[in-house]
Amino acid sequence: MKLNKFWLIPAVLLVAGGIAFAATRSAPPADLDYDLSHLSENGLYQVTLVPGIDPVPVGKMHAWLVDVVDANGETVDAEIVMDGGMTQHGHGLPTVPIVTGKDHEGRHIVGGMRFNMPGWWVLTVEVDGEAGTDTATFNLAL
Ligand SMILES: [Cu+2]
Repeated sequence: MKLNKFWLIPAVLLVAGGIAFAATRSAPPADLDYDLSHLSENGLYQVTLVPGIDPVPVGKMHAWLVDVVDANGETVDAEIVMDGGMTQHGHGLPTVPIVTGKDHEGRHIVGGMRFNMPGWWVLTVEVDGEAGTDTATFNLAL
């Protein structure tokens, strides 16, 4: 009977530690910028994202619109690659999004977007245009 008590202490510590660990993993940084319109890293392009479904769903395949303009606000002819992942979980999107065309406003249509779990996602848009290659980064809370 006395032995059981000794086993209880490490068991309780293990559970408490597990809960604390899960809490730090699931809580995103408090000061995240969730704006879906950002200047690319080197300031070459202004990139604006519009999710095809609002609010953005978890588990459902859908498309996003990506608007890319230059420093003067003019739409640029550019190739884009959109990607995403969860920094805190060390995994990417379960899909490989692809550009399927453009809408009537010249925005890139990116199909094959699917988020397989709720939480903090980081989206990147790599732009390859006349001004050069640059990347814009976005935060998304699902
Ligand atoms: Cu995850």
